[in-house]
Amino acid sequence: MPNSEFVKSHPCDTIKHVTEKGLKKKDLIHSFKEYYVHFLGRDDESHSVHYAYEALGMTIRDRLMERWNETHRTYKQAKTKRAFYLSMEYLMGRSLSNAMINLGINDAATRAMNELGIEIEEIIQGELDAGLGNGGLGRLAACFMDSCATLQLPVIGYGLRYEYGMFTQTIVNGHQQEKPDHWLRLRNVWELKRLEYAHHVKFGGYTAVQTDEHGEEHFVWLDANEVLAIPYDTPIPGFQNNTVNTLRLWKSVATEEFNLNEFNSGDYVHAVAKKNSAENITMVLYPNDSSENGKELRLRQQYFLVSASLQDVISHWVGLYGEDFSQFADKNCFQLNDTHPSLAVAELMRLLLDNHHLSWDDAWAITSSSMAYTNHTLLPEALEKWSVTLFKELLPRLMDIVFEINARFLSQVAAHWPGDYNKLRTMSVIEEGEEPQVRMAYLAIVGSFSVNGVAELHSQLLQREMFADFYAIWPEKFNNKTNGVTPRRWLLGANPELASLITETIGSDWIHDLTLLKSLIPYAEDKEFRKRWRSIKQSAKQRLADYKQQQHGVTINVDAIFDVQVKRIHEYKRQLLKVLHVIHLYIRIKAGDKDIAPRCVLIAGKAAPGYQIAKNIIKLINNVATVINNDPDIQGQLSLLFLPDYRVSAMEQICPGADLSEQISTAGKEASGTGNMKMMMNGAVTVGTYDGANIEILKEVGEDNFFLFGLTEEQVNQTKAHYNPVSIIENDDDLTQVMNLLESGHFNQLEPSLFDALITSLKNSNDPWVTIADFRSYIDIQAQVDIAYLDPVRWIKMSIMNVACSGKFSSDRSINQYNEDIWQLEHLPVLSKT
Ligand code: 26Q
Repeated sequence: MPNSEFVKSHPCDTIKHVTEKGLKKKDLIHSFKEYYVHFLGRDDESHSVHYAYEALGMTIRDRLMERWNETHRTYKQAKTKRAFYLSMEYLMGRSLSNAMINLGINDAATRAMNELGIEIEEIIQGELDAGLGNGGLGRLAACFMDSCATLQLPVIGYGLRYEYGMFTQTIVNGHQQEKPDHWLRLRNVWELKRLEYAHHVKFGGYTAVQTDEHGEEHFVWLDANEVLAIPYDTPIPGFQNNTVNTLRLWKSVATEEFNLNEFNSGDYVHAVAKKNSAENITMVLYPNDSSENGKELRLRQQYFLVSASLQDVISHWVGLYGEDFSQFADKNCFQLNDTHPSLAVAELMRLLLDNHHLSWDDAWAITSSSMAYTNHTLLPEALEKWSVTLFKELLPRLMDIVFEINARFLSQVAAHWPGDYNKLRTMSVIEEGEEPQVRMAYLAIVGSFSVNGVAELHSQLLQREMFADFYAIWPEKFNNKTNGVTPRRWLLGANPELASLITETIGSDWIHDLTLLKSLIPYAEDKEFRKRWRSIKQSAKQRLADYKQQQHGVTINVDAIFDVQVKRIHEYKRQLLKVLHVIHLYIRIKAGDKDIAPRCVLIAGKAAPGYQIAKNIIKLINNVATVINNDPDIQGQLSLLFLPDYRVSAMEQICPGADLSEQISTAGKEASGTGNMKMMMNGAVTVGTYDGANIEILKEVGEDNFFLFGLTEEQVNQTKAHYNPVSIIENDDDLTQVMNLLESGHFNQLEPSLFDALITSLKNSNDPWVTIADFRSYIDIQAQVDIAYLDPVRWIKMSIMNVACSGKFSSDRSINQYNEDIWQLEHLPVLSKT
């Protein structure tokens, strides 16, 4: 329930009958002018794109507001079950264009701006990305929020309002440089601060037992430092359906009590320092997409998110049902986006036990039937662990609870495998050793009724390998939910020309039922249709080329294959394999080979600032690019570009122009991938390994429309026993030439031994990514790509087939499956007041 000071004198009656803001051109012009002149204080002399953006943003936000309130009212009245997506990351990207599309006022707004002499595209492109995430996991959360609102499901997203999002990347002499992304330095027109829903979060101190007035004993958490969590709400509009859901992000602020006490105690400097440490919690997103082990601030962030969000849900519950929690698990479900918010298991227990005085068994029944955990990784090094010492110091009461959860769990293990003491050790939530650790994935599995992976293969591997013992005890918990992406942003928004052609051909229902794209299949045989398809793809390529030319001063041949690998830079994603292929093509072109299709290879992605190898890969790409792009012998036949500062809005510009989508991870390592889906939806053909969602893409589109290569996950494991990259290199002339050129220092003439470590890792028989093992098959399949591309009719058919078969990869399908199998929420239509 809201803090009382904010609701005491709410003038409800006076504001009951507000008239809705119109959606017509004239209404938008009127609001825009009001904001521009009266709110922002600008006049017709000012030609600032930024202020125009703010004025239009607020104009649009006003139109969301009424629908947002109506959605709240609808959910409140229905009193039905709700779900909460708990995620440390939301990669929302830009909001303005998406809001206009979902409100259905794109045309009206464009005409309104036109009439005012303003280029709306310039305003749209001027918006900063909300980059509160690293990559796939964060963007998935954003796509899911869009689908939940479009499917009219009562789902609230909870996250952190980082002051600094994902760093911006610049490239200096080929090296990545990171700059802080202070995205909030300008006004964020999309957020609403809701002081009335603030909560206190505790850190440190100690636990004790106290007896209450009825003689009952309870645990209390004493002498803790308290930090205030203030929510900022962002509206999430559904697609043309009146629903506006909420993304609630918490900001940390020093509490007033703590200010007064500390400041009055005389130690002013210490007090200021402490205030800072409270406010630091939500200062910055950790820019690492695998792990950042042991950082205390990260653990603080996780607990801050979890505690504030659960308190929020519980206070809402108490407001409706008082202290009766018997129906709580029937009405609330928490989806944990990886282990990052898995402290929720212990925190919900704490709140129910200590604040609401439930018995352990009742509290556990509620907790373990309201938590659901999604795993996003198979890399063992990415499994989160926290030292027991740190955990205890920061969250003493939670540590006690985790120990108790574990003790009870281990007795179940003992009953399942009597006498098998090794199982107790390997399955324990606490990893024993010199420095005992809390295994967060195990805590999440033990505390959840559902555990899912994000693609078929990934979910199978979780059951067969990573969590096999847990699967043996609880097979019913395990399930798969293949990822998806929202077609509103990734097709309708990013590629309006292609979207229009599709709508003109099959109607517009595909926007909320993407499987309808199947009816495009017959048009692959229609010559006129293919011609239009091709011309749309060509103009998307031209736009991308013009933009990059302007930015980097390189000339791009738009008749070349636009060969795209955009994703975080990581060894398992094998950007190095792509570089080996580029060097191979370079050698062949230099040798006068004429059978090669012209190619423009586009690579983009950020490396975690502490991941030296990944940074070195970026440097290698840039050095190879410099040599190739400046070689007059190969002009127009091959170019390599590293596009700096890859982010959501960059992908929106890239994916319409992609011909070839590179999904070349070592089989068994990429949990799903979602860039593969975005490019498929925009008519790119995939060259990929048998990994993650590639497998399902292949199944949908058929092997004639997909370039499959490389070892399977099983073969990768078998290969590892006798892997000998040096001998593979010796026995392959092309590979020998590539490695020789690389080792000769051709790409680092003024920087000796710069790439030694990369070369050594490729030749290491323990290379976990077995890059060299897949070289031959990759080169061969790329030769097939060339043949297909040089036959334009065949290529366009493949492109059409990819879009036509991309229906499965809508996040609407994913969310419907989450809902049917896990959340079981009612769809709640929001009625328009007009
Ligand atoms: C952990 C501890 C400390 C600091 C950071 C982290 C951290 C942060 C982000 C660990 C992992 C991530 C992100 C992981 C991620 O994005 N995984 C990707 O998730 C996608 C959505 O399911 C999949 O499609 C990708 O295959 C998977 O790599």
